[in-house]
Amino acid sequence: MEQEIGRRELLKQGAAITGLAALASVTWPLPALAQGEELVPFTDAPDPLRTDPAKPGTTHILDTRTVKDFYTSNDDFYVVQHYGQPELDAGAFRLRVSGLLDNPIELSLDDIKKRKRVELDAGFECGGNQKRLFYGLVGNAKWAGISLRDLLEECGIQQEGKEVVFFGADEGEEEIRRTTVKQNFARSMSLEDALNSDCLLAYEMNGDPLPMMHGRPLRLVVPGWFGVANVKWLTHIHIQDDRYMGRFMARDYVTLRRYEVGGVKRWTEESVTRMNLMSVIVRVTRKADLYTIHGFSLNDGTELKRIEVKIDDGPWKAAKIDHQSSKYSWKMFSSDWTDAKPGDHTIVSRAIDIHGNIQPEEAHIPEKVTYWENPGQFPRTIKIS
Ligand SMILES: Nc1nc2c(c(=O)[nH]1)N[C@H]1C(S)=C(S)[C@@H](COP(=O)(O)O)O[C@H]1N2
Ligand SMILES: [Mo]
Repeated sequence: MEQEIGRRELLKQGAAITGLAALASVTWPLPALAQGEELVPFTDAPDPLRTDPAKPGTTHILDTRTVKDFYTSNDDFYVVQHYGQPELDAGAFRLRVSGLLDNPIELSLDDIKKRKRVELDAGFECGGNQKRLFYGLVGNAKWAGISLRDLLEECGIQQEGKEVVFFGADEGEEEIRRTTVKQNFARSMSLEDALNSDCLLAYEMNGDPLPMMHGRPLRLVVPGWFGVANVKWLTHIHIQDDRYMGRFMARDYVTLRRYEVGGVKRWTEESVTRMNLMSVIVRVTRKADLYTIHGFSLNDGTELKRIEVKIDDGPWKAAKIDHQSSKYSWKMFSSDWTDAKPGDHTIVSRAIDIHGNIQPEEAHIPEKVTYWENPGQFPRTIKIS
């Protein structure tokens, strides 16, 4: 595990030109501020920042300057919908569990809600989150639902079962080798991961029924994994004995990078799975003479040792980590800046986990071609007047 994270940390930020470029269009409202508090604008960000408001079938970016509550509201939480937004009728809804099982099962939403309720705080980011979006493909919420492990155990997985595939109700046309076929959004995990990752089949988000945009009536939440793992509008779980190779496992959300494999530098393609150790500064506020630097950190659930902030060429200084932080939530942090002098400044953060892995500078991560996974340090610039 330690080795795995170490390698992932060494990833290189590659070309960041993506389909997400079309996102920058509508004006963001300025975030609300506490009494007497003033937002210090970054000089590296357009002011106002621009994005689309959340609406079906589009991508919604969270204005990360507004990140000050531990739970992101359901309206602000980022949205990614690859095949638009299906409208499922909660009354007619059924979840099928099929495949290598002793007891295949079909459950209504009521059947699901009758089972043991589990709550989980979890934050996640899209694998395509990046500097250009000020890391706005992100959110943190309290999810409620049932344990995936409990349900799979109830169904009795047979010896040959190795892979768990999760299908959403949304479908799109995919052209594969000049043949066009209809496919549902789907992702998979090894049975081992599905049983050991505290996964949730969630029907509630921050105390409300799961909003349509976020997968009503049921979604998978895989804590510590990138957003793409959290299949929305989940209607079908299938257990099979070989790997599932659909678009979102094997062709898209695949990181192409070059690193040492047994002493040989090789280009490899890997599905986007666990989140990398990352942190980012999103907001600087001023109250009288006190400046405060705010940000958040995400990773795969490995305990953090510290989050540090550096101002210009100064020393790394430990930031305060929000006490509400839990294993899989994002960790909000803040650091007071008491001697801020007028002029231009560069501020940057880094997260360090208990194994001593340090979020690397961008220059220190190996070659990567695809734009997925961008955990490098993100220096921000700001002017104190
Ligand atoms: N059924 C379905 N599930 C999906 C997607 C999708 O397009 N369809 N998008 C995935 C991706 S790429 C991300 S980043 C997250 C976004 O979840 P959110 O919109 O609730 O923030 O959902 C994932 N689950
Ligand atoms: Mo995503």
